[in-house]
Amino acid sequence: MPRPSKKPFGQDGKALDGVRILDFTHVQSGPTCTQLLAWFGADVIKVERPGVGDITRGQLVDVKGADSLYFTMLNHNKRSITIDSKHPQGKRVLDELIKSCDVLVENFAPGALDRMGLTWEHIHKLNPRMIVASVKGFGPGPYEDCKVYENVAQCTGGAASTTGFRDGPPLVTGAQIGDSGTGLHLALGIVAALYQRNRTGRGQKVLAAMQDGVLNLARVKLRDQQRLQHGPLTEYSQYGEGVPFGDATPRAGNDSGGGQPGWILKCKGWEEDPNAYIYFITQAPVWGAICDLIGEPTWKTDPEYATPKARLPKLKAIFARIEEWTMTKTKFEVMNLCNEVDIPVGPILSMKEIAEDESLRKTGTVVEVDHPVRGKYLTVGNPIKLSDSISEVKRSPLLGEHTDEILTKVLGLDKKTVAEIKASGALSAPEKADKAA
Ligand code: CAO
Repeated sequence: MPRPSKKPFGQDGKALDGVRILDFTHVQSGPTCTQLLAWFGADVIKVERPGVGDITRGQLVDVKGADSLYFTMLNHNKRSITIDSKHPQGKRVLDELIKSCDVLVENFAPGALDRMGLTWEHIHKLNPRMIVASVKGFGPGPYEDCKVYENVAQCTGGAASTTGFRDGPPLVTGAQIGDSGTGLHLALGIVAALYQRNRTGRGQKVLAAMQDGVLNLARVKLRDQQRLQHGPLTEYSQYGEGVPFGDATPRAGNDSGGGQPGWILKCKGWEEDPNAYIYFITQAPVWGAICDLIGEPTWKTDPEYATPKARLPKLKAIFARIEEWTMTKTKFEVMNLCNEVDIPVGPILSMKEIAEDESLRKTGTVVEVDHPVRGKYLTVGNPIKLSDSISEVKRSPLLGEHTDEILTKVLGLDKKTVAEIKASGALSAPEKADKAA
């Protein structure tokens, strides 16, 4: 092991300095992964289809002529090169990139990488140290050839069947647990594979299937599935309401996930403001403080309310009483009063409130970035803070912005070769290629 650095923390490079990523990702899941790696210091070279690029550049466009926020918010700190991966000269460039990168990350439809000729065997022959990391919708099995988007994964990973209210349909959540969640899983797999490579000297394949990633995040619901065999789930409010359980983990509305009952309660202004609510947890150790705060001090000793077990069948009524109190205050007043006595609560923050939150700006979790075409915009910075590997958020690249730089500085190609490859049309959109030819 090297001796501990004498440089001040935050001034001795970044965690993934020296790691170069061949980024073949698109849409959301893969780009989330490579963006994280870039924030940790990896040199991420994003390969995009000439003329078009990552399809998200042109999706949900809000400023005409500028890359969409969908794209800019998922591709910070990367460099962009355009290559037609099916063109012979494009393949030649890709082979050179494979030789000079540590990790190839992709999230194409199943089989697409092979159809480009970039099989594991081909890659591994060119560069035995290369780690090949993929997001796919499903792991090996009956659905392995399927194309998958976010909500498909939420549904097949067990999240949708356990989200929503008992008497309503399954629901998907706004948090992108299928795409961004799987990107996170893949990033961890890549870092683990890089670590193993230090010992073995060879790369390996890393697969994060979206169904698996969602299920991993929904694991407490598989826990409940097994608990059901031993009796009703007493912390679910349907238990207190006397509604029998079926044979699968039910949707639990806004019940708390763990053994500490919770619910979303109205606060002052709820009639006009759709987010004037707070999540309130009746954590057992602070039950006395809750009783004092809402003006029910006798509940502290009344055997009907004093123990968690006695309270379980009456949760609906108890939360209705707490709500009478929360409705007299704003969500932030409730939060302040509860925090003073250690009651865990969470105000329902709108995206507007989050965008304006000063503390999130100070930590770099919400960042303002300048872009040459769209101007200033807000983004989410690196949510993982390393004290010795400080993240800076750099704007996403324009399509093909770094093509020349990568050909000459990364691959070391001379001017003549670069001109030859360009003239072949392998790096430009078809109409430009026609002109060049
Ligand atoms: N040059 C030439 N061709 C290129 C190229 C390049 N630089 N980049 C991509 N292509 C080609 C691919 O080779 C593929 O061609 P073939 O079908 O002939 O092999 C084609 O573009 C389309 O790729 P795709 O099938 O991956 O894209 P799609 O839009 O049809 O499907 C998606 C998108 C996301 C459904 C699919 O990629 C997928 O299932 N990915 C895995 C799961 C995943 O990551 N889903 C999350 C998406 S985020 O919500």
